[in-house]
Amino acid sequence: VHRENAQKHIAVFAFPFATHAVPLLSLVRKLSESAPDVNFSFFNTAQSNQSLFTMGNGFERIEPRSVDNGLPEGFRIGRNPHEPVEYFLKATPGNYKSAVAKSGLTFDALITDAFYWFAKEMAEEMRVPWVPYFTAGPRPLLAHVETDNIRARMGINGSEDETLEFLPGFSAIRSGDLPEGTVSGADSPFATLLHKMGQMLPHASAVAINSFEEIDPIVVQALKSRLPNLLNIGPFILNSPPPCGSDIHGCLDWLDLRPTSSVTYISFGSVITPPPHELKALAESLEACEFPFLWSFRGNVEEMLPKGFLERTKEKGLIVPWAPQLKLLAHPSVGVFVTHCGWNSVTESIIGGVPMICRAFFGEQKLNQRTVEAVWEFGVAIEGGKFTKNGTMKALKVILSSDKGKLMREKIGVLKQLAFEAVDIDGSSTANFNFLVEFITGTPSL
Ligand code: U2F
Repeated sequence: VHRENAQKHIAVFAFPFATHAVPLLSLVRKLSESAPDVNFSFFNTAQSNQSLFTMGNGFERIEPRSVDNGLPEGFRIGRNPHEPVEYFLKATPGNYKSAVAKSGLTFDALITDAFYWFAKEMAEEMRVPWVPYFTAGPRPLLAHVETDNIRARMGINGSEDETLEFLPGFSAIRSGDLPEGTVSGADSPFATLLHKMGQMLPHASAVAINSFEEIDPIVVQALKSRLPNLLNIGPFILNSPPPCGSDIHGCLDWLDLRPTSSVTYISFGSVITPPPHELKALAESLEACEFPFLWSFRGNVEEMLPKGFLERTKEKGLIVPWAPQLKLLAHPSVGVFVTHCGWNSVTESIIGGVPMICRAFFGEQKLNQRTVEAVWEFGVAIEGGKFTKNGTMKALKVILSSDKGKLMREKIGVLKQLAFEAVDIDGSSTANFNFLVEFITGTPSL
């Protein structure tokens, strides 16, 4: 039934760390385009909003609103990237509740990062639907929804090698691959948050996820039977690419000069810098293998890489502080992606059809890594879980100069094709997105 939207206003709660708020804001922008009569309030920390709302346009009906970041007076960011997250979580959900009260607005729907299990109760009090958005893949989502079941069967802190035969699609997954907090580290504040999220999501009105149905059909099917209105609407970056893809360091021109599928691209996302001895090992392996490389490097290159490395590799390598990753992975010269397996990076590698060398660090990255290696079979986990010179050289050679590597490229090409089909006009993600628009705004999508 078509309802008038003249006064509609939707509240959005973003998680201000890592690559969470960017995909959520992309979704809101696309919703706003599809439902021009609806207003949105984007509740987030002032710092995160400041960086997001300067990226391009399309924000006319999206109002940024600040929530307290929970940091003590005079706090300075140190070496531990999780510290600000811990402070923030201490202030949550009070910070969102008071920001909503302060706005003086009434809302018609609540869209939140899926982490915010507490939004279920808030939505109930407001008598509006709650639509959580999960910014990672379907496998961690299933692991979180099934955490009680997994713990009942495997216990906490047990063997790391036991496989999860009892969970659909998980027979190649070992307990040590599960997201932190599922069966290990279960008493941290973050683990509690994820556990509660898994318990609360089946009570949401709909659950959106930045993935596509065809990527992992068995797992998606299992999720559909556990969650109401599971909406795979991704890869969202194909629907609504972020406007921050400029190439000020000339990466694409540099790639134009390299042979097809020859370049190693390296990036560890927005949070992680590998420890010094691993950076050194990785650099040494690049130098020894002599494949061209492009490295998006967080931190001081001169201090953190081996002495003389830059000079010795200047013909072969380009090191930049930030790269237009999506465009880069779609460039034909890139042959392999050395990645921490953040979900956005995995998705972008699939969109580019580039096999991966995986060095997972935290969260659900190990599960992504294991899926890439043992389920999809278009990448390898780094031997021993950490960069060593020999282990990295071995992985680079497998992908860049062996038949096995060619096969991986073919396999990822199949998923690439399915990703593009999903967001096509008659694709599954397009249909799910249209459903979402109608579900939360009452506006039939064009
Ligand atoms: C957290 O992930 P991260 O932010 O660490 O990593 P990704 O999900 O891979 O996202 C990184 C994004 O930053 C972009 C890149 C991705 O979209 O294209 N980028 C870039 O444009 N240029 C660069 O030079 C380097 C990166 C968390 F750690 C993960 O475990 C989760 O899977 C993820 C999503 O919830 O959030």
